[in-house]
Amino acid sequence: MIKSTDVFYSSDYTQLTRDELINKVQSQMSEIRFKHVLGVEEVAVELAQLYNVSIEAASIAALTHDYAKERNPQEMQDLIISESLDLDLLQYGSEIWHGPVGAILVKKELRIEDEEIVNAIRYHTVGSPKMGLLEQIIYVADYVEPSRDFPGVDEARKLAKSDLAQAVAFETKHTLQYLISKQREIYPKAIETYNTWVAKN
Ligand code: DGI
Ligand code: FE
Ligand code: FE
Repeated sequence: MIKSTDVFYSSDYTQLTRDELINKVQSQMSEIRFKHVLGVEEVAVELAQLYNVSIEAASIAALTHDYAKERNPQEMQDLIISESLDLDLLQYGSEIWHGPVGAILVKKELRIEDEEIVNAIRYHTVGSPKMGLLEQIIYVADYVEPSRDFPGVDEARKLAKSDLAQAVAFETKHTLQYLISKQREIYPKAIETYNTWVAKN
């Protein structure tokens, strides 16, 4: 098994080396969030090997998934409008903005254009009815990386390794249950994710 720290970047997805990308990502966030990002990369690179996905793409998507998380909400709001993203985003909490906004900023500022990587960033918070393996890996790795600690995380970690789609379903169900318990607004896309990955018909 190749470790995240040993992943070598060809020029397929970025001209940056892993160290250069790490420095750019680190400059965008607090130390604690950066540690989270490295944890997501560690898990994503492991899952990529289990599910036969490019480990390089998994590393890049993981390192960049929260690139926009600490941008100021006003800048994110302006980008949602100027980039013609879903304007409904503005009616929900700013916590769900950093995925779609991150997808735009990673393209613009880091010149990472691969659609699977960009979509993995875009959908990592609320998921999507259609998620390929890389998108599923980032969605799940974000939830189970080593510094996450909540009831159920160990079951989610087990599922991630045994059945990725079931791990997506577990996470989706539990995130929705959590949001409902807190009477938070649910972004409709999160419900679409639930209907596709969790609900039985
Ligand atoms: O960025 P991270 O903290 O690593 O993780 P994330 O991108 O999965 O963001 C998680 C946060 O997003 C968590 O506090 C719950 C929130 N969230 C996810 N879906 C929805 C949501 N918040 C609202 N209001 N509505 C949603 O549908
Ligand atoms: Fe996030
Ligand atoms: Fe994250």
